[in-house]
Amino acid sequence: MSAQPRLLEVRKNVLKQNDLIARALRERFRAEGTFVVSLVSSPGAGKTAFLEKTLSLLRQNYRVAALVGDLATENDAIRLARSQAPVKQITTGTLCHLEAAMVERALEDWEVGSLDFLFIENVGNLVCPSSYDLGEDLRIVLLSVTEGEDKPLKYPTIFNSADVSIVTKTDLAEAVEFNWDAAQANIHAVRPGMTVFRLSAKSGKGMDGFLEFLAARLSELRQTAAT
Ligand SMILES: Nc1nc2c(ncn2[C@@H]2O[C@H](COP(=O)(O)OP(=O)(O)OP(=O)(O)O)[C@@H](O)[C@H]2O)c(=O)[nH]1
Ligand SMILES: [Mg+2]
Repeated sequence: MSAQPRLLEVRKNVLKQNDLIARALRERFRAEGTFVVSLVSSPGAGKTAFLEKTLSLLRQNYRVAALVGDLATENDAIRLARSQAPVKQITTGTLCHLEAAMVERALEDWEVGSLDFLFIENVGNLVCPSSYDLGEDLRIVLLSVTEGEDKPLKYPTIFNSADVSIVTKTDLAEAVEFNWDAAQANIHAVRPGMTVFRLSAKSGKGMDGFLEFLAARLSELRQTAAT
């Protein structure tokens, strides 16, 4: 017998086990009224910069915290801690994505119920994270203007697994001749009707609209939980 069917079976079981843990996490987050947002993107698209800005702004009105995945370093957790929000690093070693069990473990000694928002930054890459549900309410895929407009067409699976897309580093758009219409058309070719935000974590331009969107989603979650 070839090794291929065995490999597929193991992969299916890993994903099934992940889905079970993710489902339990999602139920727990909903029962506790915590809105959970995960971030995926290519390495360096700007997840940590965007998260640092988001945590700093949200902290003024909400209880927020973050988990951040990385293969080898604690650099991102150190950067995010500057926002004064509680932050924990998950180091994945050789694994190119986070799994629900890692999130569950990282939260073991955390009072998630006291949070309004929990953010999870995934390991930077546009392939592996797409298959792994982390129990989040909202998955955001970031696309920075310096990557070019065609990433949605090249990596459709990750754009399909996300709920919302954010085009980042818009302060650099002119310098790299970023074509907004082409990028939006590519996102919508893969995922028709997907909500797309445009913003710069550096200048803060465009952050308001995104924060209003998050606040509305938190209210929805709380209303649904109350009925
Ligand atoms: N000009 C500009 N630079 C940005 C912006 N956001 C991030 N950067 C820069 O882009 C580089 C990468 O940003 P990170 O936030 O580390 O990206 P990341 O997606 O978290 O990277 P990984 O975690 O390694 O995948 C850094 O030098 C940031 O300062 C932005 O909105 N504008
Ligand atoms: Mg990062």
